[in-house]
Amino acid sequence: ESNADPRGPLHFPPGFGWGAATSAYQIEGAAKEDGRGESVWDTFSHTPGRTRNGDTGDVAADHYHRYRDDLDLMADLGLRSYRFSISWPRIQADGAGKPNQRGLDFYRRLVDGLRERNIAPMATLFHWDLPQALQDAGGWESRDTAYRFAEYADAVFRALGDQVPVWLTINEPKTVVQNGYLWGHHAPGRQDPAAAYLVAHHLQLAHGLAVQALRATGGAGRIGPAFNLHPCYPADDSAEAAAATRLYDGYENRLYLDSVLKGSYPEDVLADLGPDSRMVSGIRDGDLDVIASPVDLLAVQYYTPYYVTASGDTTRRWPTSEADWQQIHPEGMYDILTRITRDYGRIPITVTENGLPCPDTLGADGTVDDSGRIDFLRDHFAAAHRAIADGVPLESYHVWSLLDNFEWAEGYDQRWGLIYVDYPTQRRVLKRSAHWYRTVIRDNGC
Ligand code: GBH
Repeated sequence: ESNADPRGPLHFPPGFGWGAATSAYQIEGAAKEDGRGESVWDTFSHTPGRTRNGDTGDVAADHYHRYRDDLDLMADLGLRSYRFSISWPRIQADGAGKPNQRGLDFYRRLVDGLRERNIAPMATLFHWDLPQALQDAGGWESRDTAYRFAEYADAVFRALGDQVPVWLTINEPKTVVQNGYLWGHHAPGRQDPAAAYLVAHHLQLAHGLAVQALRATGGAGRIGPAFNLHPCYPADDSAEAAAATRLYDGYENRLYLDSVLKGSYPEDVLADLGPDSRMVSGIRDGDLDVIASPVDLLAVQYYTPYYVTASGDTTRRWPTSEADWQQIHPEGMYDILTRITRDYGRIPITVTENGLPCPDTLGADGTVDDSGRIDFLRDHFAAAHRAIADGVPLESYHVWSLLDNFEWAEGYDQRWGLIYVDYPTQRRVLKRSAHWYRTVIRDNGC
């Protein structure tokens, strides 16, 4: 395959960390094996009407059983980094107490397999699969869950801390807040704005406590948060649109970034929530110091921008992908990366997710032609490359996703993988984009 591109070649810095990402509930399956407890996503996906076609993660891509084959596929692509998540209910079935050795052993085997193949492991501690027992005790609305998370994190650090160079705490706290508690599209399926922002605070607190737990173990690994960030642009040049865009940015980006990187929540968001809100009343002395515990890097996930109207709604401007919420705007990658460096200084950044779903089908000739994914990734790589050239310390880039997987409420209808999964047989087929990505990694550019 030729990488010749009319826009000219992109050369990335030596050693750039080309990678791919997944998460536990989306690929592992084996929902009842080796002492795994139930998570809120087991409950949610098994509740009629919650996911498309009633799909669940019971089997998913069966990665729990096929991880050796998947490791070989990663090596075949030449991945330098692999981002996965650890399933909390595999480690603590009920979210507390002595860790389950069989659960830890699975991740130990996975991490060993990565290292044998020269692929750097990047482990996310929480990608939304909260133990159901903790949800029954109040979930993220309860401050106690943040302390349970720190204990779980400590158990994982003690078991794997010597083998995992980069840890990410909580995947996309905002998605738990918005989809889990504002709109109800995700577990636990609530529509309760007052609870939602208290949940945001407890997720941020849990992040900070986990950072402190890693430091307390003396672990050499680096650690940071994983935020899905959205560049927000005003839909017209009125003062009203500018003000609405600013507040929108506060809820989408600064609420998370400022608390971790500046040690304060944005004043405009706090004022908008109000002093009597459950969130503001739930902030205790010292919490922001915990949340702002120094981190080593920032993980950025970019999918879509927001185009904000004077009334504070969003509207469409760019072409959408197969996911109706995603507008394709590669420039947004440049804008969000350069903005972080401008507003928060030169903290090292890793892109931990970027990708799109394509209507992929397995052709009669056994190939999957997802050329739209190649175009998308090429344009986003180019935007990231320009950000690096402009001084952003971006060290790695993980495509979402390695494999087709359980896309939450969308079930298995959307295919986000570089690698096609034929679910009835669990056969894996490298899509055209995977073959292309292999050459990008080999050439360190495209
Ligand atoms: C990421 O979320 C997740 O980390 C990953 O697990 C997921 O598979 C991937 O992206 C692709 O979606 O109710 O209209 O908001 C990205 C943020 C939040 C976008 C949930 C889709 C559901 C549609 N996602 N949202 S909507």
